[in-house]
Amino acid sequence: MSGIIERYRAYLDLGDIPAVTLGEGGTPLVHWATWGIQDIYLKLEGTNPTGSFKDRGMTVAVSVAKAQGARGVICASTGNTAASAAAYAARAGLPAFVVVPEGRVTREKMMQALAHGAKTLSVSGNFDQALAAVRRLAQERGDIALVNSVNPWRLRGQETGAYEIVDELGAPPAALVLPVGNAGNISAYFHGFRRYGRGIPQMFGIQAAGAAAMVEGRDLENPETIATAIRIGKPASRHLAQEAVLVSQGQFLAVSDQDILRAQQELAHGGVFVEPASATAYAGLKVLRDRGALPPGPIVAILTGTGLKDGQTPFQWIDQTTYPTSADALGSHIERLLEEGAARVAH
Ligand code: AN7
Repeated sequence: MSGIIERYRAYLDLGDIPAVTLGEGGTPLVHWATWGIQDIYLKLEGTNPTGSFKDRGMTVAVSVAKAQGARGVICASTGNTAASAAAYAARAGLPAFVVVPEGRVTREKMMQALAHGAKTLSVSGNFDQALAAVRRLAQERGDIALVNSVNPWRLRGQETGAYEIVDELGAPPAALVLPVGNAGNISAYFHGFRRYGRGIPQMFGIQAAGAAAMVEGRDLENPETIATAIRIGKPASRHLAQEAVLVSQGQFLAVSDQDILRAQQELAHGGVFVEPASATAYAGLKVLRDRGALPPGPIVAILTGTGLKDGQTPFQWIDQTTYPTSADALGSHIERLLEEGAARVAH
């Protein structure tokens, strides 16, 4: 079956409303490594239709908006929600309005929203201010559906990531590691495992050090990080996320931008290309391992968005060396590179 609504309709309380779908979900769970007593799996959410995990929630939120007769959808976004809202609104034949922090959303995400025909408004503040404005407006108007993760249907849809992991592993993993920005996804996974009724993994929420509102236990006025997707200072789902970590005996953890870049590089050199926000989870996973903080058993890291979402940041670590050659010299050049081991990427 194609799309999470058809696969998990019974868990979503959607009745028989028609699905606005692009075939989201069913993402790969890749066995990445064995670290002693831990088997590490990566869930590649960047393989969703618009390149991020947001599509799981968006198919549900837009289906409900359409069924309820909304005149359009609106969101504030650091980029991925905007791209997803734009695509699903286009599929539904509804106008989309996306509000982004000026100059802080990657070109690729802006391009996606615009390509799908969304009306894109940029505000001079940060994401938190954009979200506050959009919430006010949606409330005042009533005829345009707010599709940020404060919309409970978004979180319901994102729960399906947890269902898939249990279906595939046959049981919940021992721990789940994921990046945290607005804190919707970690909350959704927690409730997803709970609703599926097979147990709850220890939940570890990883943040960028310059935007670590959960770790610090307070809102931040000026969050800063290279991982623009999670450059968020006032997590809207703070309380839900706190409960998830507390009840599951996990923790929140901050990693530096340097660690995020190194994690992105390490994943890429193993064949997995994700955007910086997603690499944040892997950076955190490594810190947890080094501290001996991981439980034994399978561990799943949620890699939330594809590397193609950000065409700039990787140039901070990519080796751009190219080797001038000619058709005649090609054979000997390749031979020399093989001998030097230069064709093998560093781990
Ligand atoms: C790749 O698109 O908030 O903790 O407006 O794009 O549920 O917010 C994106 C967040 C992680 C954090 N990874 O998830 C937006 C937006 C990626 C993201 C997160 C985001 P939440």
